[in-house]
Amino acid sequence: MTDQPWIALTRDISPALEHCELTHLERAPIDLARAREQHEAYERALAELGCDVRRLPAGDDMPDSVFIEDTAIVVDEVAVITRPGAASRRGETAAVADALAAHRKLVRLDAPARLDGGDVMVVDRALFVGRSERTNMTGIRQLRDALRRYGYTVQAVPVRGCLHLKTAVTSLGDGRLLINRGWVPADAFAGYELIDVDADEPFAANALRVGDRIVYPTDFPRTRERLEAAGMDVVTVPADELAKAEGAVTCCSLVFRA
Ligand code: CIR
Repeated sequence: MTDQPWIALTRDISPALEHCELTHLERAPIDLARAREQHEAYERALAELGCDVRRLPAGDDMPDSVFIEDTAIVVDEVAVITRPGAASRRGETAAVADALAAHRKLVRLDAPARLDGGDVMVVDRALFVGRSERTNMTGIRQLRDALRRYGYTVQAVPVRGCLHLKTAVTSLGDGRLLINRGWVPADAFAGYELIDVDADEPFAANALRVGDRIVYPTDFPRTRERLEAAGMDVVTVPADELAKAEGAVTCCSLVFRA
């Protein structure tokens, strides 16, 4: 038994990271050693916040495996294993499913469903799911069918101009969302308090809440000021190297109650 309240599954950075999928960014050289240092700093931050961090190995043939969030949706009752939208990423789910089987009953999405975990924002029992280049309506319906029996609602939200829903909006807890309204319609989130990213920091909407703290990239100081002004306890991590692979802080872990 662990006395840590959360498990954080992470995954090694593949030596093939430079061949990662890219949708909205130009390919830029990635310094693998620097990416690994930053990833370790991220894991240390999660451990300091009370997570039992468990890192899965990466395959040489899985350039994007570090972005483990895309492979599963984990709620208290069940883990839904996704069918990632990029064909190159479908091999990533097997090892994650094996690891999650020790903690949750598993449900799997089936073809022709396509769904990336980066498109799924869980706010208590409400799930918002981006209809994006990676996630289709079949995927959203299958997720809804898998979770309805546990009392979760699943609402589709259109995403334009960025990779995933959570590139555009993430939950800060206590009914607050951090949002870039340029990429997602704000009226999908009626009833929530919206905090806008700074206009000069379009990629700043991806924040990871763990307990009552926010894990957040060092790269967005203006938006960070807004979070702190709203009373949030922000823990910064360096994340610019994996950002070149179109990843952010939520993408690199699956955090769930032990
Ligand atoms: C991809 O395009 O699939 C990866 N290069 C980046 C995935 C980032 N994942 C996420 O935001 N959840």
